[in-house]
Amino acid sequence: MALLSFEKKYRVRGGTLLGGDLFDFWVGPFYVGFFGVTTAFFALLGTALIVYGAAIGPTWNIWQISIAPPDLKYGLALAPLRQGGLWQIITICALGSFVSWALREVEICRKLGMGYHVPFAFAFAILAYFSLTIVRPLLMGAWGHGFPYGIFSHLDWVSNVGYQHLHFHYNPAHMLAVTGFFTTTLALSLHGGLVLSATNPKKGEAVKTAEDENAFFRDTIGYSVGTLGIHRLGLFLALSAVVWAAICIIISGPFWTRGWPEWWTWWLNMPIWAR
Ligand code: UQ1
Repeated sequence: MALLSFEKKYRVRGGTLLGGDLFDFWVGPFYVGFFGVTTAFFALLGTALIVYGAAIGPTWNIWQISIAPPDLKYGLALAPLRQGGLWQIITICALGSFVSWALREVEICRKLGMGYHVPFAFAFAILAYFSLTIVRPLLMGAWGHGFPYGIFSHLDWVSNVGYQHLHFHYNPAHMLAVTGFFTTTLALSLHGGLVLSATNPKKGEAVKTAEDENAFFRDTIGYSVGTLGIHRLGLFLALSAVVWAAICIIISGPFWTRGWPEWWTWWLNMPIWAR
């Protein structure tokens, strides 16, 4: 890929967290850095182990390939490679590459003198994966509570854990997470729609301004959150949704073992209507 003329201006030395100038270079359009090397290392090793796990498994059917965590009997110990040990090493590789990727983003932010909002946001996605594969299994006392790495098998895991609690939609944190994800899509569709509508005037007319965007929402709902505000709101909504998703699964098992509908008995027992 050709180096774009303006890119030279942004290819500045420094801003590295580790490795100093040693890995401070680009390969084609990609910044490398110490964490680019560790990202590549963990991603390649993890992928190779997944392919190895598939090779010693019963199928090459892409939908059915699955790398399972250890049996519950292994508790929090290391398991033999073919009995979940692969899953354990692959999990370490996944976290190693995700965290490396986030730190590479931090180095790029530092080079460009930008805020850390992008790696900060990505950290919440890492947190969600960390909650499922590390925090909850630790609290439950066995790595076997992690989810299997397979397309259908991980869906089955979600379904099974859901049914263990009878009806997961009664989990109050799950309710907040779902509400957060839907509200995020509402906010992004409003924002995308608004920006495209303002930038596509009739032929021959000038593109509309932020004031027109404000006016649209003041006219429709009496309030505009503003052009900067919508991006703050969007980031907040998206990150909140992920946090509640992490909370909803971490409390299921470690802190609430019964069905989620039963959790609402405190509501049914409110003195106003209970007798
Ligand atoms: C909004 O008020 C606004 O400011 C002008 C935007 O910026 C372009 C938007 O994208 C959206 C969607 C809104 C409306 C949002 C709320 C919460 C009133």
